[in-house]
Amino acid sequence: MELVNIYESENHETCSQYDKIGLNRDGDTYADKDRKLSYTEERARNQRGLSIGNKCVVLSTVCFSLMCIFLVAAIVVLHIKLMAEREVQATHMLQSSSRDQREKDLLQNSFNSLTQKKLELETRVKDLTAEKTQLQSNFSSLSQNKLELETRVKDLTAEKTQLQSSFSSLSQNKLELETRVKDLSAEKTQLQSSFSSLSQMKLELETRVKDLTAEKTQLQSSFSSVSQKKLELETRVKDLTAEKDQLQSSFSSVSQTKLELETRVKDLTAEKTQLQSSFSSVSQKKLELETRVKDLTAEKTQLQSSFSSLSQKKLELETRVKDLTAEKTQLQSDFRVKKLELEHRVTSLSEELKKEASKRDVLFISTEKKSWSESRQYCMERGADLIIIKSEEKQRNIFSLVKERVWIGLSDIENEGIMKWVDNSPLNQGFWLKGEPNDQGGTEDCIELMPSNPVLNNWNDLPCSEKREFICEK
Ligand SMILES: [Ca+2]
Ligand SMILES: [Ca+2]
Repeated sequence: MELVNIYESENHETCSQYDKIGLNRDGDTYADKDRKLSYTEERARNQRGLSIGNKCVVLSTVCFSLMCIFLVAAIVVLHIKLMAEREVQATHMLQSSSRDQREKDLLQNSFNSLTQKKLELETRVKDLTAEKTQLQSNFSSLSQNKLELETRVKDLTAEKTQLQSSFSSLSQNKLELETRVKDLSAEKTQLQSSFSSLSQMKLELETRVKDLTAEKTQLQSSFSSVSQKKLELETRVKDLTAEKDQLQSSFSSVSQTKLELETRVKDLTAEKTQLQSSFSSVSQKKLELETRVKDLTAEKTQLQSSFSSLSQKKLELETRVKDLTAEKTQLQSDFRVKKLELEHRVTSLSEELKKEASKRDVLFISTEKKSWSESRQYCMERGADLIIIKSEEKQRNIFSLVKERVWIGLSDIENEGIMKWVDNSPLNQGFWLKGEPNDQGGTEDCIELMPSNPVLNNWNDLPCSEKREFICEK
């Protein structure tokens, strides 16, 4: 404290000295000096302005003044320097003493606080001892708990491992499900589009169903009318079947009659032969009778000589001759009638035979095989042509006659697909094999009848160059 006072008194003195030389403690020395210089210069300038004649004197005075000023300034500067060093030393000393005092206070405070802290720590030690006891008991219970927890941790670890595997499998499942969801979404989109298209289709189908229902109603009415018609046709078919049976029986009876007639013709032919022989014998008899008449005439002549005696005999004989002549006439007329009858019969039989023969000549079934054109040429050379079949009856008759495949007079040689008979008439009704005519290979233009097939389905087109038997018709 004493040291501090000494420094303070010294400092006060120094400050008083500073005031004497016109400088303050804040270091305004240079400013005052400049001010003084400015003032001096101004004054010198004034002096120069006032007395230009005393220039040299003034100049020397000024120089002297300036030198003095510089000297004073140098002294002031040195003094200031010294004072500053002193001040720095004093400041240092002041600062160290104040630092010691502060440290002492601080130490006292620290001591007080440490004492306080020691008490607190003692209390704290007591508390901690109690706490330690409690912590030991806690530690034992915690050890127990730790063991339990370790067991629990193991279990949980195992459980965790299991859960991790479950999690990984579930993650896999999730990924699969996500993929599945994507697929299902795509499928759903597709199904929605399908659904919309199906809805559209359903509407169309409903419209179609309505149309079809209307059509069905119409068809049902048509069906009922057709059924009615079918019943009528069935009745008609039954009638026709009965008629056909009747015609077949008629045909068989006619065939029987024909056979009887043929037998009759044979008998009549035999009778005719017999009659011819009778006629020749009668002729012979006539000749004999004529001879006899001659003889009788000779006898008459002979008897005329013995007329008287034989007149009676002659009359008798004449009567006899007349009788014989009448008998002869009768025989001759009978003969003529018989002859006429026979001649008529022969004529009718001849005509019948001619008809039969002509019938046989109308159809000619060849035994050799030729191409269609050769077959036609063959028929035409005999005043005929290949057969034309324009009715079911004729088809049936021809079918019953042939045993081999035969050419008929039908072809599409001129215009492909347009069938024409050999008399240039068009085809109206054909008895084709199923699938024919097919113009296979584009070369089948001539028509054959194949008797190995059903009676009304046996025509086929095939190349005209093939060799077949054939039927000519006049
Ligand atoms: Ca053809
Ligand atoms: Ca064919």
